[in-house]
Amino acid sequence: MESLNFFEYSLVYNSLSFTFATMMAATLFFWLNLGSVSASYRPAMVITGLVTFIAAYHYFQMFNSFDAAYSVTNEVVSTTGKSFNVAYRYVDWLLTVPLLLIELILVMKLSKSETVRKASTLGFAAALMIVLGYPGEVADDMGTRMMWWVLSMIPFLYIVFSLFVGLKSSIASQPASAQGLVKLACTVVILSWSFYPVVYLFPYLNIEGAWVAVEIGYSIADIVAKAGFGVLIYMIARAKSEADGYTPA
Ligand code: RET
Repeated sequence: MESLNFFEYSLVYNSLSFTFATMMAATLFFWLNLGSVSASYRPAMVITGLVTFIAAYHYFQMFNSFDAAYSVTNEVVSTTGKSFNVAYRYVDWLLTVPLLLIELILVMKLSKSETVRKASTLGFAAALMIVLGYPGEVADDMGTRMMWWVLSMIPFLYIVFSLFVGLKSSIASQPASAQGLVKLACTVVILSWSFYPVVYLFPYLNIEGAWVAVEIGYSIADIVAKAGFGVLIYMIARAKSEADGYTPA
């Protein structure tokens, strides 16, 4: 287990707790607002809420695992012998990344066959990216970490490229009121997703507390990619519902 000073311990403890609260609040927001979008956009909103719900569960588990791994007396942090389980993050991504991709594909409004084709190829690539990233995340030596990073980057680049091309070309077919938002969603996806492989490389900086920076970096990326992105999906769904003549009850 990593040894932490009190400041580092507090940063991780508070960021896990904060992210858990954000994910819970986001879930309630998305599900309680279902009535403010028309029926055709409700599946996307239900999925958005599922993503943050699954994340809330995993953050709760990570928080408990972190809490059990360290004990604090008079601001002195010691390890308890129990390990902090990093696997929760990867299991969370394994479930939520394909759901986020489906959400995006639903927003693009492609033909049925194209939707199924895109959802399955991108879903497979996402699973491969996560599975290839995990061995490096838990490896102790930097060479092994780099090797899995390179392998995981192959499906990652494929996904980001497909999304970019797909989202960009769907912009023209959106109602005028939603075009700016779809463009913004496109930028948020590319930027927030690109943050993950960068955070993974933090240990190479060889600075004290790199492990803490990784935990906090992933939490920030998760808030932007799940809750922040979800709010954009909600705004797109509202704009498109209004363009379709829907008025909330
Ligand atoms: C890993 C390993 C190193 C290389 C790459 C990675 C990419 C992770 C990504 C995760 C995205 C997660 C999201 C979660 C939100 O629900 C696995 C860190 C490329 C892109 C969007």
